[in-house]
Amino acid sequence: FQSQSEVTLSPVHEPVQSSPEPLKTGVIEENQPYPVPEFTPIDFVPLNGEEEKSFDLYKAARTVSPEDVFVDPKAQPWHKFDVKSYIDAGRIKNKNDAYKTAAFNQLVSDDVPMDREIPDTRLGTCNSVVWPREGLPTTSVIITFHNELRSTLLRTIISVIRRTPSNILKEIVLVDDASSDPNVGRELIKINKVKLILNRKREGLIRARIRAAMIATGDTFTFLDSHVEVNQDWIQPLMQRIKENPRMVVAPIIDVINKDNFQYIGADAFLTGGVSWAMVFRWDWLSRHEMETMDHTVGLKSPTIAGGLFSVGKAWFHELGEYDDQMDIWGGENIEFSFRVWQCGGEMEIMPCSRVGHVFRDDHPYDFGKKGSNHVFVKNNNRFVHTWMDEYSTFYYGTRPNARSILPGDLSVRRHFKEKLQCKGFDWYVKNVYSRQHMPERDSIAWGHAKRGEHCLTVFPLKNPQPGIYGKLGGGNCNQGINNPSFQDMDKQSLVLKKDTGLFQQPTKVLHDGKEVYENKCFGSIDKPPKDGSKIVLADCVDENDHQRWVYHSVNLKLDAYQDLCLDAFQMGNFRLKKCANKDSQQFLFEMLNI
Ligand code: UD2
Ligand code: MN
Repeated sequence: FQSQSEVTLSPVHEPVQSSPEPLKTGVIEENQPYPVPEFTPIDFVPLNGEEEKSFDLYKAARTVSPEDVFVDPKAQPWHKFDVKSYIDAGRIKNKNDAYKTAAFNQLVSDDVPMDREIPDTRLGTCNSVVWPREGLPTTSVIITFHNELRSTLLRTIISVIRRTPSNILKEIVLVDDASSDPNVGRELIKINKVKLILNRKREGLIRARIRAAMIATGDTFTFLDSHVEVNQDWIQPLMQRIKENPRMVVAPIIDVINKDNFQYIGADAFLTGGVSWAMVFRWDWLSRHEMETMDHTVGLKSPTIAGGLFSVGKAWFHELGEYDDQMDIWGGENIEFSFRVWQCGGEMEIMPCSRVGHVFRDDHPYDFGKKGSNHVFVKNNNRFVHTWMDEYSTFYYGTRPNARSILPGDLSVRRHFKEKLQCKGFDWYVKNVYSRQHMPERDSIAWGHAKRGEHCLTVFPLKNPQPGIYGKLGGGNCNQGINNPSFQDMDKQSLVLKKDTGLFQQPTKVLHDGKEVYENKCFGSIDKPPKDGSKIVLADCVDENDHQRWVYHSVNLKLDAYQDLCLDAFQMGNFRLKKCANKDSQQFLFEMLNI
């Protein structure tokens, strides 16, 4: 019996427990190895060369050695966990290091209580509905982390235990993805229901989640990032929806935990998951009609999910082929999963009555390996673009021409699942699931946003409106994603340069017999003939169109018949034709080139 007088231990501390040691190899004695189920491979035929290698990787990613799984038979309820010692062991001494480990404010996070209350951010009738606690599927909460802060990780776990009915919460499976301090995860198995998988080498969040899925035993899996706090009744809407439809993948609304002061802020409820043609996740606004008629207790169909927080049935996740184990570190798996779910017979919804806060940050605080983060993102994206997007991949490469230089690697395992599940094509997805997406015109030379430095070509209203003229061309902030309510009507910045006619157009809202419709209007010089200094306006397209017919020469936009005049970012809200010269103000880059 050890004397405890030197340190203040919480009264619940087990007297015989020695302080945890850094992990070496093998099972730590006081922990019983967790029985890991046998791996059952999918039936591949035939195999050769690259395919064989892919299959080996597939198998390896799904094999969890019992020696890498830790549970503590003496685990206790969360409120008996010695929070103070756990947090104190990771405190920083130098204030300047506050953002070093996690790219969010550790000084603040370490002092925010682990069991704090957060505002109930649900809208509509969510908080008057009595959410049932019985008769719902159980869930394994899966959290992977690499060098997470002790405080954010523990707050995640405690919020899950406190706010999830215990009959629904089967277990919390942590995956320590080779963090530099193994005790951060290792000490948490002292809390009831917490299991730990240790990745002895860094796998990235995608393979880390696959590993967790191999040992998790709940009816459903609920994936969370390692820096979240779940809100009131968050799990029931998710479980209820999966119970109704076992092929439904559901996500909460992701509230915001401010990375500087850790304030919990309710997020906008009127967004669904989308994706740009560059394959970057974005939020799309609902239409005004959809907002006005929204019932928060009902799921909101979502073409994609952000990726970090969602629930999926165990059987469905495995049947779908989990994730692509040849994707590394971070990025793209959420879009890949979204396409796969929809194209292969599943559905995706955001449940607005389920809220989970997440600490969003500006940077990845961790390493991406020798080739760098961009290589990782592009390779991950290329893999699913080739698997799922069919001929629409040209739009992706039009947006990211350089992506062609990175090879996706062997895709046979992913194609195996695509065939086995008889998945639909991308054309079906675009037309039936993501009709909100802007369609590049195939007969175009250039399409989408056109950028000049940090700004995007934008149409501004005229001070003195004239018939047949809809606005003038200038530069504005590039509007994309969450802060852009104008996304719901056509984008004021989406442009098309037509291949055959040289017309440079934008879809524009006009009245036809009292009805609002979109028509393509044409950019052109206000002066006929155009001259040095002419303003550019969006006007009705005309037949005699020397002043409206453009060419795009490397980075310059010129009128075909007046090639000594170039579009020039003359003043911010006021672009003009100017004598061509080699200067920045005449250089424009389109979101997409159809090449
Ligand atoms: C978003 C998702 C994230 C994932 C990612 C795309 C949300 C809230 N988050 O990124 O879950 O879908 O987009 O891939 O939607 N991690 C590891 N190993 C690594 C790197 C990260 O386990 O090598 C962990 C990390 O500790 C965290 C999680 O993976 O818990 C997600 O990483 P993140 O928080 O850096 O990503 P985030 O939120 O920017
Ligand atoms: Mn995150």
